[in-house]
Amino acid sequence: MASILDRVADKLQRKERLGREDALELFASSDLLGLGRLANQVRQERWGNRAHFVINRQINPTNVCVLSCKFCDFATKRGRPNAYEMSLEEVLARCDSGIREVHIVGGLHPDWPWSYYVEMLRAIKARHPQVQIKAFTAVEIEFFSKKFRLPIEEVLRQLKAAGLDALPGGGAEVFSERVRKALFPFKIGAPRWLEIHKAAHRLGIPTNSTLLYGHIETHEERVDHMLKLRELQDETGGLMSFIPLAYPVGGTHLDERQASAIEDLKSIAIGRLLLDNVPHIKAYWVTMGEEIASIALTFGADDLDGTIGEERIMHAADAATPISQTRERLIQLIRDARCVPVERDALYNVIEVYENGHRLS
Ligand code: V47
Repeated sequence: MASILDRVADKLQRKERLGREDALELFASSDLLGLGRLANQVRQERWGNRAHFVINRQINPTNVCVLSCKFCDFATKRGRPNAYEMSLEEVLARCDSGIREVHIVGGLHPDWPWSYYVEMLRAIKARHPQVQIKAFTAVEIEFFSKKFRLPIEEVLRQLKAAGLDALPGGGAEVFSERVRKALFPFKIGAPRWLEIHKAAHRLGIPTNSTLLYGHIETHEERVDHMLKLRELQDETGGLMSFIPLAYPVGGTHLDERQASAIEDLKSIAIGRLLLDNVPHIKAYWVTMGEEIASIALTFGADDLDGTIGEERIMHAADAATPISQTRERLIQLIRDARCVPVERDALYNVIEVYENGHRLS
């Protein structure tokens, strides 16, 4: 009987889609390098050896949250010593004209009015018209819809009119009712997350997607999650990227140790092979670590995310990586993988190609 890698190689050659069993066998396979080679082949066909990054800034306007999810080290309650709430000026002070993307996600604040969120986007765009805004996960969009009694479409339409360019992929966690009940029972599940992303796509707002792995989920649940994303993408084509997020153990102790580098590379490679309709696979250096993220560029990933500026969610869970990165360091990590650095914006338009040490447009 041919090995799983031979069977997958055959399917790739015949342009046949991989199925659930293929992906499960790939997770079980010990041939990490063989898996990486297949995923890299698919990545090369699509992107050659280009690898993307963005000069961006993450802003988490508050960690005050009405939810208390078991896996989350970031959220807190008002009045606790670690609670913070940024004013509009504090948010604006974190944007500067050098960045191309601002990534805004935060806690579900119990009291902030709708006008604050709309004004935040409007003020950023007014002051920095060149900055694209990727803001608010599906969980926040659902919260706004319920709290401010607006249909999902209306929430998205008003945010878009204020300057929203894309939705980030967070809040998906793992599309499993078992995991949801155990870790985040009051957060939206798969059907609602998928519906909200579909609504965004219908309104011309592209989105990202994530998978939070390395806690209590099984390989079956990881694969089923990816297949639900593939189905969504078949229907709308609005997903720009897939980002497997390794769960930082932090203070929650859902697992004794963070997912291994082998699990990280397998999640990237299987993401690339299974999600044949999602253009970008992101190796998020914040959770994966810079060196593994650099290696992941030869295991199917074509994107490292960005400079970030100040990351609070994973660092609340004691992520060991730096809290920001320079353009030069990202270029170096990409070149270490023998790839060509391509600076992009939030929507993956090319800003600059850094070929052979020279800047080309
Ligand atoms: O949804 C990991 C995960 C996600 C924790 O779209 C944790 O480009 C709370 O989605 N406590 C947010 N959450 C980050 C995210 C993201 C990151 C980078 C790029 C993009 C993009 C999106 O972080 C949450 C959750 O799944 N998360 N650990 C934690 N300890």
